[in-house]
Amino acid sequence: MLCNGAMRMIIVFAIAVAVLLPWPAVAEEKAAFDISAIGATSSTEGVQWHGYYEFHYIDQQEKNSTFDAHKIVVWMGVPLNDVMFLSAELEYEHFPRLEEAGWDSGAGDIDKKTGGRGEMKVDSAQLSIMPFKGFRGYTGIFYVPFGIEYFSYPGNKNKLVTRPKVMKSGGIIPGTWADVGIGFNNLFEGIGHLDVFYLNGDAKNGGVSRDSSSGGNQGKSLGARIMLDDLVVGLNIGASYVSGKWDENDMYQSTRTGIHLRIDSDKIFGDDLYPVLLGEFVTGKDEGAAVDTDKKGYYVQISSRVHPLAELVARYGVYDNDEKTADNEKKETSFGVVMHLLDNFQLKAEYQINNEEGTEVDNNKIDIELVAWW
Ligand SMILES: [Ca+2]
Ligand SMILES: [Ca+2]
Ligand SMILES: [Ca+2]
Repeated sequence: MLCNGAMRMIIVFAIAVAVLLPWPAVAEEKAAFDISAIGATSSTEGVQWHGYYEFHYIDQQEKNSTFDAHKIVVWMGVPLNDVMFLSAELEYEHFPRLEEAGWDSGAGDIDKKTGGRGEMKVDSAQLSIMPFKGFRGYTGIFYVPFGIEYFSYPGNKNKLVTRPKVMKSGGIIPGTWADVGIGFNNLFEGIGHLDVFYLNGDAKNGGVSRDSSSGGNQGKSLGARIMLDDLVVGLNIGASYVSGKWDENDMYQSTRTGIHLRIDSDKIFGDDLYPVLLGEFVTGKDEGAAVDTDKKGYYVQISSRVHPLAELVARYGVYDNDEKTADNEKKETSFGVVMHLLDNFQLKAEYQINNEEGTEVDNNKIDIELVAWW
């Protein structure tokens, strides 16, 4: 049953908090710090320190229900001089760490521990140079500017607990793809932003940990993204492209193309009730010796602030990481609520229905998450 004691306790706790809080004091919510907004930072602000925290409860069919210290992300930004800025983002995920080596249960066999395997990652560490207004050059580790989902992936920006699988774990593009390389972003005023970048990694393998002088390959990926996000306030429409060799011998090309649309109609009409629409479509090809693998997927999301304290959200996604293989398309449907309880604190809940073509499994789930940020 997908609604056990622990979940009921969390819901009761949330309702109790909701009833006891002094609502008018929190109705005017401060805008959350945007860790992707590096270009907006000026050297007069000094060293900055931000981050967010996600504590997660997961109850999925056919799996143990579990609390997860999902992550703590800390972000540091340092202005070096009038035109240069250094920033880094460190992520601690799924701690406490348990050793992977296993342990002897006494029966002579080694049992493998599967829970709580912690991870530390540097998702971003980049030097930015902003020699003139509207332009930022960057080097280092950065989220690959492909699509717009990673802008809203931090817990306090994502309106659901989970992320759309087409952008994360669905085998279409690498999930939260950070890579090493160089690039620039330019704002064309009244039109939008252009990114052009050049990376070690590729869209089939991801990047940072694989491509080095002794691993991956020496091929680089070239990419670009156009966001027409300065035409009308509240509208962002655009396209992304990235392509490079993915194999050890630099023979086979991996390519992804995406289009995105985001409409913040609440901003356009000046009323929180108007919905925010978000959608992305990604298609791609990984060449191979015998056959090429074609991939395709999309998601659409709608959300509305129906009450100063509550936002309702629905998302639908479809993805197929091998179009030549029949009966392996997957669909996901999520419904959620974001409770804006206090400054810098949210409670989110989501119910997700997962449908697998061909091999349907019981894997619907409930996710509840506490999010805090500073
Ligand atoms: Ca490479
Ligand atoms: Ca297929
Ligand atoms: Ca299913």
